[in-house]
Amino acid sequence: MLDPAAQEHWQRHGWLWLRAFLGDEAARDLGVWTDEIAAWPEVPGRWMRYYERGGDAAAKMLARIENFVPYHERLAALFTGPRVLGLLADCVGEPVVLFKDKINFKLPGGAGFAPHQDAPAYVDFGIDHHVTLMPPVDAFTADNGCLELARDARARVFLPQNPDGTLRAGVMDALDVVPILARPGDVIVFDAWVPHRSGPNHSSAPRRSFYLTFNPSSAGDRRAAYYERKRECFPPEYERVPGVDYAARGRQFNLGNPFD
Ligand SMILES: O=C(O)CCC(=O)C(=O)O
Repeated sequence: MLDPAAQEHWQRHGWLWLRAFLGDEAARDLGVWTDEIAAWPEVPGRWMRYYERGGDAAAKMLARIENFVPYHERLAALFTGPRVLGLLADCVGEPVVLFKDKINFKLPGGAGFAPHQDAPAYVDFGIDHHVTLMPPVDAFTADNGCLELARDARARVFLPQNPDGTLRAGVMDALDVVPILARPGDVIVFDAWVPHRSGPNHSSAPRRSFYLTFNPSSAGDRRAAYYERKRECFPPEYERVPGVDYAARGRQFNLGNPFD
């Protein structure tokens, strides 16, 4: 599925931006499905809704929903269908299986994400290789906090980290960082070791995006193990046990995120 230029870009940088890969119809569907999922209520034990505080209203604001694929048949068919799995298998060099899924909402006034690699958040699950497919729901702009990816930085090494797992000051600044001004219908694919960040949403409209993270099938299906542990360490607010310090317990699961 990848032409030689895309293959070379993937090999060198560990990420790709494929314009119009999904096309207009899927882009429209993603918008509709995002609205549907955003309207789902808080139900313990099912999808996981996370909030940030701040922004224009200084109030609780939807920031992320995770683990929705098992509850949305059409969305599951798109993201675990042959076109997406074929693309990711081409990148990884073998078939892949879904590890986790999330939507970041980044509503107006929503915070950015501190520079980080994703790999440290997944290491406890026995696999050091993950790729994320990121289809934007809204057009990414510099003003609304588009994703920013480093070039020439795909090595599987832990870059110097702060205690909270984000990259130490100066690490990202020393890299060649590209703002990805992707549009609905495009996809971005990136390896979990690639350093990335994004700014706050200064615009008056949401900057929503899906993130579907996969691992090589040969490494096994670790999705259930991941979500079981995440629910223990960093559950949504409405599943929390009073008195537990989830900021400390859930640190690994909240890496670089602006969530409570
Ligand atoms: O949505 C963004 O702007 C960046 C998200 C990100 O880096 C993450 O969720 O790990």
